[in-house]
Amino acid sequence: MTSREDRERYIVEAGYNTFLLKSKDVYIDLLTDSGTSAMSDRQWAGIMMGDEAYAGSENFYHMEAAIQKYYGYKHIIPTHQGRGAEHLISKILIKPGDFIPGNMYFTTTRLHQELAGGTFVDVIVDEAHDPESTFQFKGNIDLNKLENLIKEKGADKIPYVCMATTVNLAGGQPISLANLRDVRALTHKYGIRIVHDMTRVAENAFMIQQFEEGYKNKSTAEIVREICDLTDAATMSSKKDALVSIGGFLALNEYDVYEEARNLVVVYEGLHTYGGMAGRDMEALAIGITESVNDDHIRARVGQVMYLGRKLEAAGIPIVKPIGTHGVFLDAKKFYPQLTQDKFPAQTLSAEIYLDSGVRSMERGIVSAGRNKITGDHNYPNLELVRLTIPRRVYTQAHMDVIAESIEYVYADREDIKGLKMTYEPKYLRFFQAIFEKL
Ligand code: P70
Repeated sequence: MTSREDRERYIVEAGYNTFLLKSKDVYIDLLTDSGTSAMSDRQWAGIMMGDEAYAGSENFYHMEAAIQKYYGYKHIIPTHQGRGAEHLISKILIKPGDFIPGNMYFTTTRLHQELAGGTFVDVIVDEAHDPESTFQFKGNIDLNKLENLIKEKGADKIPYVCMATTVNLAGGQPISLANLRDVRALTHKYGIRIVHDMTRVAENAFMIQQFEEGYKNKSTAEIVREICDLTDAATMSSKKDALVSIGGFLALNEYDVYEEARNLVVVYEGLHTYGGMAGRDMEALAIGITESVNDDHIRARVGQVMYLGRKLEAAGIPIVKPIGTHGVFLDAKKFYPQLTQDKFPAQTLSAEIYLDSGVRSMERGIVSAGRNKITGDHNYPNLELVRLTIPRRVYTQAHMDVIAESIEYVYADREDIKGLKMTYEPKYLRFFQAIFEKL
């Protein structure tokens, strides 16, 4: 624990950017659920069975078998983490001038699409951009937006639809299977692939089990498989759903694309049987995948997020509705109505929460949205959010109570807040390293 006085110093040294705080100065760390979950006794036992051969490690085959069994994809390329897989698939499938529709952008995903010469187009349903809308499947793709784009640009300019389970920047919102089946039918009609960002697929499957008609008697594992089977390829950041500290993969059903990816991975990541991962980490991942689709685990995990969300809702704090699966997202525009978006309300709020209690959160608003690649202006996203992300199997309900109490204090003190100005802005993914000063 730190004192308020300490934290005043630390946040100035970190340029009001929670990414730049030292972890030792953080009390409860809700920056991300990425690589921060606790590994189980079985996963740690697996770590001891690492086969660190350069080529053909036994652990690779265990990981490959787990992916094929639970997710059903045919060919697997390990990568150091999710963005390694995004890099490879973008390089292979996107030509300059192409368009990539998706259910809301994700920072690293869109950047790799742009670096390959493509343009991302948001085709998520309108409800996803409205924090007040209680529509249950805000991750859904708007079929009209998608079909209009295909008609306008031509199917040959659209190498794939990028479909995420769940949608991170919308607030951890799920897609329904009914919607995915419609997207599948439409993309089949035009001969377009679906590439699945399956980073939080088990959490999405759980929401389908709870809220989509016809799924309450299906297991999370069965629903996960049904989702994957409706898609052609996948990128995975195993650091989330799959309960490991590091790792990812690219999964493919088409042999030709696999062959190219297997060749490219040796340039950017490592040999095709380790792709930047240690043998022991591939073993922990094989076990983590099995645990991630366990119904009791996923109910407890999402249940804890719901517990925090309901508590904040009951206290009248403006949050994104419905409550998502990996965190609770605070609506910074409603929290600080006095701040225009260029005063960085969400960045300000995440700094204020840290100052109050040492709880670390993440900005997911105008700083994360970056600049328009043609005009150079800020992108002004409708959603200006602070994410309180819950690591899996780490914190107790008592921690959730402390977090809620702190947010209530910060809310009570909201009136005097003046916002921030950005004094240093890196070229790529600026939110990670940008520096701010108090206004
Ligand atoms: C987070 C992390 C990573 C992520 C993701 C989705 C839906 C791909 C990735 C990339 C880490 C992060 C990344 C960028 C900005 C802030 C935080 N999300 N797709 O905290 O995977 O990190 O393994 O390369 O959520 O949400 P990786």
